[in-house]
Amino acid sequence: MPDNMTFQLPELLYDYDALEPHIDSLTMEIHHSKHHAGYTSKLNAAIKDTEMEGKSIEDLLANHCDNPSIRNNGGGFWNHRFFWNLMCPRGGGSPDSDLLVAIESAFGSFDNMKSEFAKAAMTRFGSGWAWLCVDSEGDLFISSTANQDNPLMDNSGTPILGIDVWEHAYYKKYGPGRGDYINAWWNVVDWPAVATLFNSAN
Ligand code: MN3
Repeated sequence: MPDNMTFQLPELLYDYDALEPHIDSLTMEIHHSKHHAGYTSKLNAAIKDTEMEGKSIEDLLANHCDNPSIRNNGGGFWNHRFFWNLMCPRGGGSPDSDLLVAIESAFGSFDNMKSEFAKAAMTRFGSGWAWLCVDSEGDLFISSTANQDNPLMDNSGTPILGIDVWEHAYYKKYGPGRGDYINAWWNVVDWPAVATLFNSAN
């Protein structure tokens, strides 16, 4: 199997220091070059010379998560690639158009959505993720998952936004202050990218 059939650590669309001061450069570098790289190489090792080799990551997550190595490393591979692409320098603010209308319809207001999302992220005990998703009816909902699980594994919805609340995502800058990290993270959310996912999920 040639190398181009295995999963690759994606390049970031911005520099490691581009999300300062909200997410520090060293955290970004370690998170991408060590953690995400580790999930990627362990995923490739788990599928090598098996019938899973050559399958898409979505197929692996939907159908092979009874294998703990696929669940943890495939989830880690997908989740981080998703996370990087929904952050940007000079992000933040609020979405416009259809996504804002859908958020206001589902949660009452944009601020209410943010507080429900932050609550899901804060109350995820231990390591995991919080998500804003679209369900099969096209409606928005918020959920959270443990470890590197995600909503693709149980087909509960299509994620359009997610936050990593593992301590490795924030501890260097914020210590145990997960809430401070979540508050700061809103400043780097790439709402146009979230809106693109929302539009394609509908
Ligand atoms: Mn992480």
